[in-house]
Amino acid sequence: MKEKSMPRKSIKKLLHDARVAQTHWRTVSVEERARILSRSAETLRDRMEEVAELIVQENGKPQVEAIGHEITPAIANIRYLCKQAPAVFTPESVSLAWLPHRKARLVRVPFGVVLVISPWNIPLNIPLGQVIAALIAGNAVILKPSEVTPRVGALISELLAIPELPSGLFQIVQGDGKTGAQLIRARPDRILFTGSVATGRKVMAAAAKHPIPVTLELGGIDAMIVCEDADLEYASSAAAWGGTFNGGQVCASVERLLVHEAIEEAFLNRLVDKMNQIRPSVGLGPITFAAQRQVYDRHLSEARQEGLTFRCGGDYLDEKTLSPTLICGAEIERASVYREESFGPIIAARTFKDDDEAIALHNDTLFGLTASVFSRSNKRANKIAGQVRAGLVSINDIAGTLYSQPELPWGGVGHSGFGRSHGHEGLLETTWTQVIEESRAPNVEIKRPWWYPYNHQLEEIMRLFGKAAGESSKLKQAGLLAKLGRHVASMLTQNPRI
Ligand code: TXE
Repeated sequence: MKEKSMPRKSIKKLLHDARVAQTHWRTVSVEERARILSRSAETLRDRMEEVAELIVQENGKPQVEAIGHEITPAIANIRYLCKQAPAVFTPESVSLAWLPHRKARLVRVPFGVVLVISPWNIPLNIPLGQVIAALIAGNAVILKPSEVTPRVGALISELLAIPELPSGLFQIVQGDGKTGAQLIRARPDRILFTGSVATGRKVMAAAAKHPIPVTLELGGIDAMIVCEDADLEYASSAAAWGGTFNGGQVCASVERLLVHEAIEEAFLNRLVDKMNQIRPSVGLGPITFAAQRQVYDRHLSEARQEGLTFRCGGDYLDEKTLSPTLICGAEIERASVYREESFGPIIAARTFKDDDEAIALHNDTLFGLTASVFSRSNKRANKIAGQVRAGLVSINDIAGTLYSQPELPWGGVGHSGFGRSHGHEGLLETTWTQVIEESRAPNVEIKRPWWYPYNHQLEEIMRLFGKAAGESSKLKQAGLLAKLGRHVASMLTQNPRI
């Protein structure tokens, strides 16, 4: 499909209108901004059936996921953000240890115009959470939804058709990567990107030219670790769902399975039995984006060439449905199906002999988005969780579920990206921090001892400062400060500041 671009003039006007709207919007109190924006949650609640139908139509996912993984978490997230924003954006007072006569406050300032670029796999919940957080923070927002799901993207405009929102504050620009690139060249003040690593690199490279700060929510080859003491019935159901929900087209789906060698057959047999039951009739979603099949075909054919074992699946049930696939085998960790993101209902499994090996295997990747650890020993699971390199780790649950918990900052490390959405961190993500510092006694200012002229006395005062700062005994520190005070008093008398 030939990439289309937008006329330059209209992009320029878009940014201009956004900036004009934001100049007013940032003066509106955060309480008022939250009150206004919470209306979008009410609209989404009231239009749930129609929105679910649109998501099913355009993305293909089952109704349960359209409502349960998109609409419901989006409503909860908007209400959470609106409730938390006033406290998160209240300026934070800071006392200054070495300038007790002064005080400071930290003010969270909106960047200005935030560009949100979003993917097709969770076309409502992903962009909506970032858009609302940026707006509550006092920004204007331009959203470029995925060209694969433009109608769900456009729906967000309707959710935000709120009379109190200044015209131009929120705008949608439909288009593909070329339009996305154009929007970056138009110099927004902040970019929130969600998508593949390859595109994330392009976005970051384009932003670097200005430079514009970016948040990158990228892919993952998330692992599930199953210890020999895990509840195998429970954990195998978790893996069967965790590896295939949303048709496996989720950055946080279980792509790698690390199973303790002592339970390999017992666990994998249960898992195979369950994966063989997972079909569209029980909720398996279709392939949303046909191009993803090329990735599946490459991973599956390479796995066959390398003699890996297909414990189940590996074939298409129909044009749009890949059967849930479990692949094992010696040295699978060298195979593309294990090292790269399939972004489908494919799990690559291998065994480990002890927790250290499980952790080493988990961390042997450049990605680090989510991980799940299954063990009946909470202590053991926590010890493993604390050593795996992943933005979110669930113990005895599938970490992908955490995307629906508005309190938790979502994001990864390494090739899974940086920055966070959701939670307090997601709110702060589209602001920069300004320090404002002032005297506790306004209009009673004396020239500072450390100003000119410099002399030996001032040198001695600086030395005493350093010794006092490094002194852990309070008594000795008080003695040093008293001596410092005498030096300052005598210096100010003998050598008044310029
Ligand atoms: O991504 P793409 P997709 C990841 C998931 C998978 C990918 C699938 O792991 O890797 O997203 O989504 C626009 N300049 N996550 O196929 O192709 C493009 O038009 C500017 C991780 O959509 O990267 C689309 O709107 N923009 C995530 C968007 O980028 C450009 C959760 C994404 O497209 C562009 C969900 C360019 N040069 C999916 N080229 C997480 N970590 O939470 C394309 N685009």
